[in-house]
Amino acid sequence: MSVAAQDRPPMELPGYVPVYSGKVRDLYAPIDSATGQTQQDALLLVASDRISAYDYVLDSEIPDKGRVLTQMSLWWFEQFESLIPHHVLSTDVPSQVAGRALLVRRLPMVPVECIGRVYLTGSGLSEYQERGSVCGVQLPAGLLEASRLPEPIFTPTTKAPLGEHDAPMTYAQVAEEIGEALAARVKEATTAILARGGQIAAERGILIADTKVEFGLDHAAAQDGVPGLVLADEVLTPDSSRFWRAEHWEPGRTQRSYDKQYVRDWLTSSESGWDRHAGGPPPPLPADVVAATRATYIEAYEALTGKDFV
Ligand code: Q0Q
Repeated sequence: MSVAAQDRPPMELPGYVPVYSGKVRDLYAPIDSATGQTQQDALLLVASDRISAYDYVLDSEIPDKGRVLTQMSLWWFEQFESLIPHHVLSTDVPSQVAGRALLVRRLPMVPVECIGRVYLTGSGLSEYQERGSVCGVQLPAGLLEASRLPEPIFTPTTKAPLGEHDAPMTYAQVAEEIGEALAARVKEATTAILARGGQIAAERGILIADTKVEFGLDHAAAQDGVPGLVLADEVLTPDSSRFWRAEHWEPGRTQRSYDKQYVRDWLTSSESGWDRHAGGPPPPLPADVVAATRATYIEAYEALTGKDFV
C-alpha cells in the first residue's frame, strides 16, 4: 500500500533528529555531541529513492534516484555560484545517506513558493485558458499547451500546509507578504535561475519548462534592510521542475515527462490493473519500469553535467 508522507516514519540517523518529512525528502537536525542539544544553525537535507506519481508516494523505490538528484543540485549550485550564494555547508554526511544528503545552513525561508515558468503547461495553462494571464501576468493571445513564453515569468503560490493545495499569488500579494524590495529580489532571482538554467539545459537536449526554487534569508548579509537571498533546497531537478526532451518538443499537445513517463504510462496501462480515478493507491512497479526510470535520471544527470554518474 502506498504510504502518504505523513504516515511513514523517517529513517533513524544516529546523531540527527528528524525535523520534517516530505514526500520524497527528509530534513534532520544535527545533535551537538558536546551538549546533546539539537544544533540550530544547520540541517541535513536527505533525498530518498522514493518517487511520487499522481499525488501518491509509490511503494517502489528507484535505486540511486536520491543520489542522482542530490549530485544534480550540487552541480547547479556550482553553476549559479556567481549569481547567488547557496546553503550547502558540506557533503560530509553519514554513510547511511552517502551521496544523497547535504549538510546545509539552517535559514529562515521565504514564505512563498517561488515558481518560474518558461513553457505554458499544468496549472499555469489552465489559468491562462481561463483568464489570459497567470498569477496576474498578462500573456499574448493564442498560446497553446507547451507553448514557449516570450521570457520566463514569476508565478508564485502560497505555501499551503501538507495535503492542502497551494494557491496562485500575484506579484502584488507577494510584495504585500514579504515587502516590495524582497519581492523584487525573489522574482528576479527565480526568473534568472530559470533563464540561465534553461539555456544550459537546452544546449544539452533538455527543456526545463518550469521550476520551483526555495530561498533562505541571510539577515547578516542584509543591504538597505533587505536580507540576502540564499539559494536552498534542491535546484532544477526533475522533482522540482518539469523536464522535457528538446528533440520531442511540439507545442499544442501534452509533452512526455523526461523522467516520469515510464511510470505514468505503466500505471495508466491495463497491465497495472490500477484505476487512478477509483481512489485506491497504485500497485508496485515492475522491475523494467524501475530500471528504465532509473536510467532516465542518470541520463539527465550525465547530459547536464557532462560527467559519468558514479
Ligand atoms: C527547508 N525545506 C524543503 C524540504 C521537506 C526539504 C525547509 N537551508 C534550509 C532549508 C533548506 N533547504 C529549509 N529550512 C531551513 N534552512 C527546506 C521544502 C521539505 C523535506 C526536505 N523546508
